[in-house]
Amino acid sequence: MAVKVRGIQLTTVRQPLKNPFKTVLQQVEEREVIVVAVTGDTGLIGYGECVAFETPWYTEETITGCRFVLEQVLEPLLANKTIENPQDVWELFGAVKGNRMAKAAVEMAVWDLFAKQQEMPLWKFVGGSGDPIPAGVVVAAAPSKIAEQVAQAAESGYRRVKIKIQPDMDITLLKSVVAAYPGLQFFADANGSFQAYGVERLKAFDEVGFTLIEQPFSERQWTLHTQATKELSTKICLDESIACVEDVQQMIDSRAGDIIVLKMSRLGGWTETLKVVELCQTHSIGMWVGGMIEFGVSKAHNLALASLPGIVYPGDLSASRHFWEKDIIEPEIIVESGEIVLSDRPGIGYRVV
Ligand code: OSB
Ligand code: MG
Repeated sequence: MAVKVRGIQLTTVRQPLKNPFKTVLQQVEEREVIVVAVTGDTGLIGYGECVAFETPWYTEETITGCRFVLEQVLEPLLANKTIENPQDVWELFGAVKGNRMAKAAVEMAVWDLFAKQQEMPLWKFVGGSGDPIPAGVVVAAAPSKIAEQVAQAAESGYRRVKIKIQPDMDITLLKSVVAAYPGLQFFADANGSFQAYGVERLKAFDEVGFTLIEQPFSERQWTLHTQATKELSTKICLDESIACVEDVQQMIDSRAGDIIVLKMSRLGGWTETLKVVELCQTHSIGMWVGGMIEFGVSKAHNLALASLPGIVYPGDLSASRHFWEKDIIEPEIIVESGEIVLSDRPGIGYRVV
């Protein structure tokens, strides 16, 4: 069942975070995203969310650059087109280099629209199971606040906590936090901050008790990641290094990591992400779904992704109220007994308000 594109609408959403999100590279206090709405000839609307940041600290893209690319480059390519399969959007944008986060926002809206047209929840449309999704949260705070924020996460029922780490951190503090919650699973995310230190410094974190350490070195430092994968007993997980399916192949060939974190925005949308999922399954590479401090549209797509077979670790999948006073979707996403129940409604399963 083809979709004829009748309209494309871009809406900027800007909200302060409830608590500042502190990483080694950037402190995020306010978030701006662009919600992409694609209307089909049946009148149904699919939604995507462009989650590039204000400055290029996480990826090369920025929200201002994405707005330009969305308005001036991608919108004209999609306008009035008849799309036979959602996978065709990637080819439609084939002459546009890079700009994966901008492309992802449009592409995800088209996938939502196709699922809605077939009156199917997106998770079912992409081949997921309907089981509740284990929730996870990220602690991105000054060292003096880590223990308190982990306690809050445990209190709220989260089963997995990801702590942002950097080379100068107090290992004793991290060890005591992890040891205090035997029922919680802990991940660490370095956002490339060990790039000037090498593997020796990273080894000190091997004894903390993390399930995995995400992206210790910068995105092109394959050799250091290979060395870390070999020399640490904690599993190494790649985030920023993985922008496409070829990067996953590179990781496998060079044994530069054990696990990958999926982010549809970084990968350019569903089509590329599903290719990555398939490749990881073939090679028994563990996967989980990462967050981008995003609003409900993006979160809803992430939940559908997390329902796929092969997603074996809990993701950065938190409640709407974790970051926001009020999310842009209804009903809001809630975490109960450490899980998020998938919506049975068509497409992303939430109304955009
Ligand atoms: O490195 O995983 C990351 C947020 C923004 C940019 C990069 C990252 C993050 C997170 C996830 O750590 C935060 C979330 O739960 O949304
Ligand atoms: Mg990360």
